[in-house]
Amino acid sequence: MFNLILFGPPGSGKGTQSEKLIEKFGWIHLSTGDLLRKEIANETQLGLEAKAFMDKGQLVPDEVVIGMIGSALDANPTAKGFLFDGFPRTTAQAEALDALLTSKGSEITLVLALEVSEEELVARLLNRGKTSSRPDDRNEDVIRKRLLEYDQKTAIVAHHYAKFDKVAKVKGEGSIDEIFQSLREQIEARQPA
Ligand code: B4P
Repeated sequence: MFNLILFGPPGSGKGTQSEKLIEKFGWIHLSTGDLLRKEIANETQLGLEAKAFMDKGQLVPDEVVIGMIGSALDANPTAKGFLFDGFPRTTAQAEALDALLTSKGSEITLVLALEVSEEELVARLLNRGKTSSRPDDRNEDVIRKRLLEYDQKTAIVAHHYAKFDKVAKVKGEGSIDEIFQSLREQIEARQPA
């Protein structure tokens, strides 16, 4: 089983690259952002609670996203691999993910960390805000709050996996196809095509 974490700040291209990676490698795509937005669209209790955090650019509480990921893993017992997109975002989430995978006799194979400058991130998200229905992309203050949350709570997650020599950095600026090629090379170095 190949379990990949696509890591990086908001706007670094995780969602964009995930679509291409899933098509190429056939893994199950688990995006906590997408799962949360689905809950909001369905107006569930969980969605209403999550929306209050997301609209302010804050992380949703750990227990909510850990529960969602646990259910998604259980729902896909025959998967040949998972691509985790936007998860884990805190050390507590990383430890919970490790425990969930261990209980299934598996583990994280690789963490690919996309690196993009802050000004490029802000520009990309404001640009997406012009066309998407995402309220968290429309306001520069909310975008900067998301980047601050990343620096304060999420960046450290890479250190957790670096201890196990599982992190590779990838330049996240350039064309979408160039970045995909770099990600693919890292994956194939660990799993021959
Ligand atoms: P997410 O849905 O995870 O979204 P994101 O990090 O903001 O964006 P992503 O990184 O996927 O965007 P992409 O680069 O693809 O999170 C939203 C919110 O949900 C969080 O703020 C939080 O509140 C909550 N949440 C989610 N997971 C959570 C968790 N585990 N714990 C707690 N809270 C959680 O795309 C950005 C833009 O860049 C696009 O318009 C794209 O077209 C463009 N782009 C991509 N690649 C490009 C390139 N190479 N060049 C130019 N533009 C590019």
